[in-house]
Amino acid sequence: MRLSRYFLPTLKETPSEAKIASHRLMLRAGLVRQESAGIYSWLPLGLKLLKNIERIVREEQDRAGAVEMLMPTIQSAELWRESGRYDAYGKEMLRITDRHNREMLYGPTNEEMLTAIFRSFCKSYKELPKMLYHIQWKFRDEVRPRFGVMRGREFLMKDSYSFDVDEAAARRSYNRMFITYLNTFSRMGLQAVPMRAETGPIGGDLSHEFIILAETGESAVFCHKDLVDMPAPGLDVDFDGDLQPLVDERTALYAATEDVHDEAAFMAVPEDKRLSARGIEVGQVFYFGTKYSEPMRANVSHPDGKERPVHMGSYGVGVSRIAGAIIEANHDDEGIIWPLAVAPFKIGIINLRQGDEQTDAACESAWKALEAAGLEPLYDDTADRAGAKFSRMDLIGLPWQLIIGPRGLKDGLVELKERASGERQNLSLDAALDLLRTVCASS
Ligand code: P5A
Repeated sequence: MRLSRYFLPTLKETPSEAKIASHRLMLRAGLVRQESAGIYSWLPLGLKLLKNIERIVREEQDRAGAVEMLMPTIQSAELWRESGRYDAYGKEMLRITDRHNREMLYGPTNEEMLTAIFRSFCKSYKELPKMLYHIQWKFRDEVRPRFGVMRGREFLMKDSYSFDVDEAAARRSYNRMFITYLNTFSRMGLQAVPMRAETGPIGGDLSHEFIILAETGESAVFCHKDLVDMPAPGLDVDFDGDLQPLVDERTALYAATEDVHDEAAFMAVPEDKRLSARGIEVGQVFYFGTKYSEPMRANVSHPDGKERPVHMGSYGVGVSRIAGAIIEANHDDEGIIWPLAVAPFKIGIINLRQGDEQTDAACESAWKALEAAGLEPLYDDTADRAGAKFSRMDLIGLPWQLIIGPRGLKDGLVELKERASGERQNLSLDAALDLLRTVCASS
């Protein structure tokens, strides 16, 4: 992509409304624009990031055996009356009336809709288990939308729903999502700690939040320090095998959000292992048994011929919130530092003297070679000064910068800078391209 043709409205000034680094940087780097409180447009660079996050979430859901579908954003109030949540959900629900005076709502979550879909097609235990998911915009009329996309009113969520014959089977589905979430966040360069959590309006009595530790996080959390650097289970996990030991390993040690915090249990953790911190909730999993299936009559026949309500769980990932969480965990004074796996572009090419024949030719050939390798670099071919190009490239945080100018080319050299370490090396264009092809292909 040529920057001269792209749409990258970066800001020089720090927007005063942005209180935390990720919000400031998302606005400054031209990723999003606020349209109204808690509602954002995703500009081209932001959309690429969002798609990368979504792709990783989707790949890991598929790997764990969940099946993708798509439900609408607008739902009928009728469904929510059946479950009893229409009134209970309160002011956070955006209620709409259509031209026929029918009550509708912009979905804050989809338990009711998927229960209704399930009950109209599945009638027997033989069709279980089922795990379905979609990635769709949600709306919650939050009292205090803040921190940019971290607490939006409109936000993108991946939500999965499991249907099982009984509690034991439902626990296996819960474990699948529990393990797959750890792998999902780890692939994005995030260390997520699962913590016992309150179930709130979703319901049930078993729930874990997946927390990224960050000073600017909204929740106060308490956990055993060993959980913080525990490696993710890994992509070769056998999802058909027994996942309980892997889950037990991560739930045996104390970890809880403030809502369910038990000070006495926390004090039983050795003092040097006690961590009291703040965190960002990037996902949450719930087992709520028959809370929806019972009132909504989502029953299946059992081997004994009797019909019983199906056991359910739901599992959410805050896809758009993760964009903010990744920046919160990966930035410096100059700007964002994208982990390779989610970077909107992996490589930026900086032309230090646009209009210089030899420099232009070297940049064009680098650009074409990287395009041909499927690496899609962002080529800064604008007429801006070198200094402006450097700071813009640091601000938008692409992992690799290939810097090409007349002075280096005289000696047959270009410069390669790694954004994260700041390390620079001078090498021939061919050697630089080889190195980029190797390091970028591995993500
Ligand atoms: C689980 C999936 C649910 O809604 N129903 C379907 C369950 N869970 S949840 O915890 O309420 O939300 C799931 C994840 O969505 C993100 N999230 C938000 N992101 C941005 N702005 C918001 N206002 C917002 N609210 C929730 C969180 O990452 C949460 O874990």
